[in-house]
Amino acid sequence: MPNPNERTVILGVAESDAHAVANHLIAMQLREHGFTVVNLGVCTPLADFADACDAHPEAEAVIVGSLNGHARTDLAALPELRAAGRLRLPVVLGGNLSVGSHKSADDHARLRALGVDHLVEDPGELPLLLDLLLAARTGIPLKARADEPVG
Ligand code: B12
Repeated sequence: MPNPNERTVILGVAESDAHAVANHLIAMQLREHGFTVVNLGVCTPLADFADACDAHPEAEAVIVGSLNGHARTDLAALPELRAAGRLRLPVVLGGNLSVGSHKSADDHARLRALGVDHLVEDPGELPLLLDLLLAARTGIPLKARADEPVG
């Protein structure tokens, strides 16, 4: 069970993707919100995210960025990993998720079909999403978590 007062997330950029700036900004932002961020950085194979989940059983989500438009290819192994019982944490994906400036609902549907749990555009929404996920997992209401020490 995660400790609501000590919160860890796993962050990284998808395997084929070398765009580093948003990754660093998101890591900083989450740390400012009190999260411990295990930042795997750019060009991270999905198997490395799975390894990080194993190494950090206290982590509450895996947050993946993708800017170069190849998210679907980079996340193609997600169903296989999940079938093997790995990468069970919620997977949150954000960035520029397909090639070209026009994004269709199909792009998102295909990513969801792979098992991506949450598609987020604005990194500023991550803390609230993580709070909601934790509340759903622990049953502890958000306000109570903020006010009460954990026994
Ligand atoms: C800098 C840059 C590079 C640098 C990266 C250097 C580095 N170490 O980071 C270099 C030159 C290496 C590069 C290479 C390439 N790039 Co480039 N790059 C850019 C550029 C100019 C800026 C990216 C950036 O840092 N922005 C600043 C950050 C803060 O903003 P951001 O990345 O847009 O992220 C925002 C959101 O997307 C979101 N977000 C991002 N990640 C995440 C993650 C989560 C979880 C969430 C919730 C939100 C989120 O939040 C951020 C703030 O709002 C953009 C164009 C642009 N002006 O945006 C192209 C761009 C991202 N690159 C692009 C491309 C195509 C490439 C290359 C394929 C080019 C090529 N043919 O070689 C390669 C791919 C390399 C690779 N293996 O990934 C395209 C992607 C197009 C697409 N998806 O359809 C873009 C959009 C340019 C374009 N208009 O065509 N690139």
